[in-house]
Amino acid sequence: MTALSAMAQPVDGLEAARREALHFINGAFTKGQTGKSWENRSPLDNSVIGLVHEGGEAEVDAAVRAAHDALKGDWGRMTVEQRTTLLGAVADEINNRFDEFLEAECLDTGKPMGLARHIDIPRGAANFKMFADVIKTIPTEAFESATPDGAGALNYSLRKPRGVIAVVCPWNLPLLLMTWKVGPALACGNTVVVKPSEETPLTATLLGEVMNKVGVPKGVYNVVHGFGPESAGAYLTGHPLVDGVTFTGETRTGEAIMRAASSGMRPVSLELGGKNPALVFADCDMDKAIEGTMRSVFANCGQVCLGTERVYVERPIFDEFVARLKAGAEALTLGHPTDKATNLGPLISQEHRDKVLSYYKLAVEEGATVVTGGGVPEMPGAMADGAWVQPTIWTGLSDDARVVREEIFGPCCHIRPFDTEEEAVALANDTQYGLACSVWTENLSRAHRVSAQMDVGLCWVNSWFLRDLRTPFGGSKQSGIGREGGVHSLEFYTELSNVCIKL
Ligand code: NAD
Ligand code: 6OD
Repeated sequence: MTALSAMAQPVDGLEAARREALHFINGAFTKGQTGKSWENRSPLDNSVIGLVHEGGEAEVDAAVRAAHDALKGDWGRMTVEQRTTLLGAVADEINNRFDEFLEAECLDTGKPMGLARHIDIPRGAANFKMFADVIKTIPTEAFESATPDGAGALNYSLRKPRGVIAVVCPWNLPLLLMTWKVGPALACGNTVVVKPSEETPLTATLLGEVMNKVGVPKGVYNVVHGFGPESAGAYLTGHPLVDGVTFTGETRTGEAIMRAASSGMRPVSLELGGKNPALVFADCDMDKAIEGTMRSVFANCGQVCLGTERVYVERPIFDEFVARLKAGAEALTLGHPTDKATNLGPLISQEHRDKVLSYYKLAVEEGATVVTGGGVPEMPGAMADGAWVQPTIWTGLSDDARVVREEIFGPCCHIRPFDTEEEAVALANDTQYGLACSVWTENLSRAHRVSAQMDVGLCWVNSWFLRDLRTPFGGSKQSGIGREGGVHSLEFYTELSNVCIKL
């Protein structure tokens, strides 16, 4: 028995996880042995939710070794049918415990329950089901080759699991983005060690209970809590027994992770930051464009990597668009997640609020006209201490203003007029990022023409965040490396191996 497993203790449900979030290593919950922990604080009012144990080198090593050993155990011997049946059971159990996952996600993030009920938790379950279906149906290739003796050769390829996958996650859609990687990784037969964001430890912890309940073998799914540098994140991405690193988060962190993974030639899949544009043409359906842009700018308090921070509007409809978006922003209801009227929560933390507010200040210094917002709202009672900011719209900034060029990750956007389609495309593409964009037009030819010119991984026309999980997802330029989704996830989570049989 290792020092870690000796400290293992039962955990039962959200209440226990909330009080004390433990690591989940080799099928058991443990405090680990660093003796270090931090306070998980609510973004709603800065109150303490509970403690989170911080993992160090020993915890990461135990988790990675458990994952490594599990590849050779029952998990590694399972048929695809057995494996995918288990993943279906994981999805079902998330749905059975839907309210607990929902409460956990809203505790950590403060996001409106209505949002998490429709997006975060259902997608957490769907990510297991969808990739289980993909792996059951995906064929591999075969080639017959001619040989000088006339007998020929037959080549066929096999998809093998890559091995131990390190999954490093952000805080904005914690369960959704974690399972978006754990789902395909497990469907392909890998094992995982997850490092959740330090801001959002709860749903990854609860998922450990789900894995045990449905009988996923120990060591297949592991969680180590901690921070990035000199903590669990860095130890995990640098561990020599990790065979691949999949990461979602900031571009600068992605660079550090790439450096860590380069030692030992481990592949990376990186889903990074964005400064996404929306192009609104005068021939759009204005109601749809306003409704979609309201969501793309303000959903999840602007903390969505795909969210819009730059809006370009064709001049004849510019004033009307700005006025209607302003009215929409001012009609948003900030409040408690459980309040049905709430459609805007707080930012994730005081630290992130400081960052967003520094951009609100900078916008004014850079010469913006503040159309609405720009400050801190008055919140009632204890919520006055939360990480709240006002939904904010600016106009009048120059194209090289930092507020127009840097990712803010808050409920805010800059709106600028344009005169021609060429100008709009050039403005949209004038960024180091290339994650997503939205194009609003009722002209079909324009829709195709403009979409094809956008330097992004995902281009929505007359919609935003409309997801089909079979499609490729990822960013170009500094928004990422690789594509995940449907069969594209297999590129990262499996190793293709060719068998050549001389006949
Ligand atoms: P972050 O990069 O600060 O942190 C992400 C994770 O990386 C956390 O778990 C953190 O502890 C860990 N980490 C930090 N430094 C590390 C290091 N040196 N080594 C290993 N791990 C390390 O990102 P965040 O603030 O949690 O999330 C917001 C960012 O994520 C935004 O930039 C957003 O655009 C991006 N994001 C991108 C996508 C996408 O799909 N492209 C999705 C969601 C969020
Ligand atoms: O929908 C998805 O699969 C996905 N990865 C969304 C990312 C959202 C970023 O915040």
